[in-house]
Amino acid sequence: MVGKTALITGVTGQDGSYLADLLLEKGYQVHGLVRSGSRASSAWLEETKATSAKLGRVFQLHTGDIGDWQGLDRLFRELRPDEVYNLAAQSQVGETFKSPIASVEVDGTGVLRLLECIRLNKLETRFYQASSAELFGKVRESPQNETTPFHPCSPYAVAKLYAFWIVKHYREGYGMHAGNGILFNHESPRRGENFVTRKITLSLARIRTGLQETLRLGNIDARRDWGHAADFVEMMWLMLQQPTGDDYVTATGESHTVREFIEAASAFAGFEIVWEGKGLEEVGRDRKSGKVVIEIDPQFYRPSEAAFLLGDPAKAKARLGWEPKVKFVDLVRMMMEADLARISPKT
Ligand code: NAP
Ligand code: F7E
Repeated sequence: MVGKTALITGVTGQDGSYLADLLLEKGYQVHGLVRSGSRASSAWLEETKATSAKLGRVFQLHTGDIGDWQGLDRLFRELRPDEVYNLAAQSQVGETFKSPIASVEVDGTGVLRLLECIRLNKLETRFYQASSAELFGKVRESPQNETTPFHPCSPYAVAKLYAFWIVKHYREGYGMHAGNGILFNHESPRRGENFVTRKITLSLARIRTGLQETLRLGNIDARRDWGHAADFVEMMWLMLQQPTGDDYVTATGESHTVREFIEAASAFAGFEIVWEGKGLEEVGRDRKSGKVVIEIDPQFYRPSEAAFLLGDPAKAKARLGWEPKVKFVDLVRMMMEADLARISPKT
């Protein structure tokens, strides 16, 4: 029996790699959209290629861009995918303040291009949109659930808000099986190096081995609901297996500050951080060596910020039976150990 065909945009990213692995295990033929000159040679994609070869499954990469409607249209007509997972995005919130127009072309109208490929070609394709907890932004209530009002506070979040509503519109207006996963932060050893969790674990590993002096960060009192990417891609798949499309918060229901993440990761790296000073003058010093490990750097502050995100995944649990397996401390340990193993001692 030939498995279903899935197309993943953003397959070179963190979530794309975990989702490709999951779908291959489930027997899908997996196709991935890759920008020319992207991270397509990342180690985990090589692993996925090896897995697909071992399982005898199709895992095919197609060069394309979410900004190129004609190219996307050709690909949809060729593949006629059963399921599309749109994970492609400029996903670094801080970067979207610097290039807001380019970001909206991917994070906002890019989504419309994909939906139009389905609608105009009269396909029965089910569509998953990677939406974001950033939609809640300056939060109106905590925890945030599917009925919490949105208040986006970055170009990223405003573009994702457009995407959220256009997906909902195609579901309600055209009867399309389309849904938004309102994703809270999720991490892994495959997380991009500029996101705060990975920046922390990679830097601490480098400091531990003498390859870096200090770790410089922005707002360490921001609070996030951090889960593990492998749990979150399971939820993406579950959403497309339901009889109709819908929107779901995907979160752990637990939140921690960046400061707490630093303290936990530091402990796994063999540091014991004590905090001294206030504001931009604050430092984190290792009690044992007396060395300053953490410094505050204003360049990593954003013009505006979602200060406190905490998701309520009750709908996902009640309707889809989804529950995240990996707890905060295990996530931190997993990421710290992976980076310590990656960074070899200088001598
Ligand atoms: P990621 O690691 O940054 O991956 C983003 C992917 O999008 C990469 O494969 C990137 O390709 C691709 N991409 C960027 N611009 C593109 C374009 N113009 N055309 C085609 N592909 C393009 O992000 P992630 O953490 O896996 O997140 C996946 C999705 O979930 C994103 O939409 C993100 O906004 C959303 N999300 C993530 C989180 C989270 O905590 N991880 C939370 C909420 C929402 P290159 O290799 O070429 O750069
Ligand atoms: O920042 C603070 C920063 O860049 C987390 C994306 O996947 O999740 C992610 O967006 C917090 C923020 O992720 C640094 O100000 C302090 O408060 O890891 P992050 P994010 O902005 O929460 C959402 C849900 C998405 O949708 C996004 O795609 O950490 N922070 N110092 C810092 N952040 C970074 N990146 N670098 C710092 O030096």
